[in-house]
Amino acid sequence: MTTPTDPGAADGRHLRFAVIGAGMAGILSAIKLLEAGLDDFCVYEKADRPGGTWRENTYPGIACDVPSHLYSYSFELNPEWSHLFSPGQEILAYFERVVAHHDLDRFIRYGDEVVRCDYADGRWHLETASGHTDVVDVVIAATGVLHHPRHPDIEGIDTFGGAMFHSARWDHDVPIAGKRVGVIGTGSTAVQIVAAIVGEAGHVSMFQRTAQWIMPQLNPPYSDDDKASFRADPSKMTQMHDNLSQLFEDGFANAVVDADSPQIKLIEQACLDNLESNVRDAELRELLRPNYRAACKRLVISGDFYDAIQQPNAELVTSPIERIELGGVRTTERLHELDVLVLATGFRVDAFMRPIEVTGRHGVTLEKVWAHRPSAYLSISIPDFPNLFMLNGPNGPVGNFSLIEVAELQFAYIMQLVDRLRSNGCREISATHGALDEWETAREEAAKKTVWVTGCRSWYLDDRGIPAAWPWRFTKFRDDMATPNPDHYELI
Ligand code: N01
Repeated sequence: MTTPTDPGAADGRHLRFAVIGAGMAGILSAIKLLEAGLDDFCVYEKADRPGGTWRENTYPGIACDVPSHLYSYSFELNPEWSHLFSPGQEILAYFERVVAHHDLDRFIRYGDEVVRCDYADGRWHLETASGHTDVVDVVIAATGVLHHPRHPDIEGIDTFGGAMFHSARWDHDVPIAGKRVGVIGTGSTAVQIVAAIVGEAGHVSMFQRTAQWIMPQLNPPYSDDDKASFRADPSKMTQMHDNLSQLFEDGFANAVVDADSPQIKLIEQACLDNLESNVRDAELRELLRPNYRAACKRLVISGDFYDAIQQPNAELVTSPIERIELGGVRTTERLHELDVLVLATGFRVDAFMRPIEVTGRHGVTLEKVWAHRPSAYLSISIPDFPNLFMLNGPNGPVGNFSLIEVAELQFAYIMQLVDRLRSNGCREISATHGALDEWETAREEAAKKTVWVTGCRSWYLDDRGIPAAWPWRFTKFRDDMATPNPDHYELI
């Protein structure tokens, strides 16, 4: 296919785009479309602000466990990051600044949710919750992965008399100071919350169903001198971005896809040392010791959780939850009386752009195509859904790596497909059924080697226990994203 954004295509077919979502990937799409001279587009955002996951998740302690100089657009590096791993509010402010810098608000329709996308007469017909309609040539679905809160199915959950909310819907009107707070879950979110509130809450009960391996984390601040030097010489930021990218690629992304790799052994040892040397009480240490391999679940990274859970006002509750009552959470042991209950119970990760009703060629619906589970060729294109491309779609790279880098590579790939449409090389592009089937078969085979299938429950695993993630080394992802293979596409 063509090299990215063939300038000759600019004289070709005019295209209108719809981008769904103004989170990290939607903002990226808008910037890249403008860069390619494509300014006929609308970004649909259901909320009244940009920022996606960083707008929705405002819980105490929120931070990204990917270093900030890596979790940044490669073209919009930021000399002002306060820490190696900066807090969530700072990340949200960064995305808002990027939106302002590129003057993107004029393209974003806030507060209007896309509810339907129908492919008819060679174009996508969109409808929003307010009844607004649009007709576009290309849809970019930038709707995110960790988006729809998963509420636990626990008996009596609606009878709780205190304040209760999901971690992604934190109610800042509810006071925490001096209160008895329960946190259900032990994932990345729960660990951050417990560490952040233990100094303020009267008592914190963390309800653990499964213990987590915790990778230690240092989080030094950047000094004023560091920031001044980044400002004076931006190439230092590029260097840092690229070094961190390589470090994460070698140390995490490539490690988790090979359960026998030397790097995974290093991760396991680091987690084990962290547990052994930082949890003093032998009984608590055993309760916190997982019975599966490190990084089987998405690795939790924290420099302060073990300290927090050992505070006198913190309690690790490991007896199973029986039900939730007016006064609190009843485990098989006793009633844990609570004022506030936080559900840090994760997300429904198989929704992607659903509940939008999407209908492709010949009336085929996404709901039907994805009835068992979502899939897309290279996590980007779905057969019979022409000119619809996904960013961070099903089965793409998700584990302990910068999703920004993933989305940048995906978007550059998508732009090569778009160039085909612009240059009148074809009017419709979608992956073939054969390409998707072949890719899925190879993906499932490769997944057998990953650490994710070594015996744990996690949000990576689909309904069959197969990891819904990229099971190859990251270099393969880079290679696959370099140039689309026209044989894998139906070009009409
Ligand atoms: O969600 P999770 P999360 N009864 O799905 C428990 C990203 N992220 O929001 O392990 C009792 O990991 C469940 O128990 P179990 C990151 O990719 C990143 O924490 O299934 N417990 C588990 O402990 C992360 O992986 C950052 O036995 C119940 C927890 O709830 C992803 O988001 C920060 C239960 C859910 O853990 C999701 O993390 C935050 C029940 N009925 C998030 N149902 C950073 O960058 C569920 N659980 C740092």
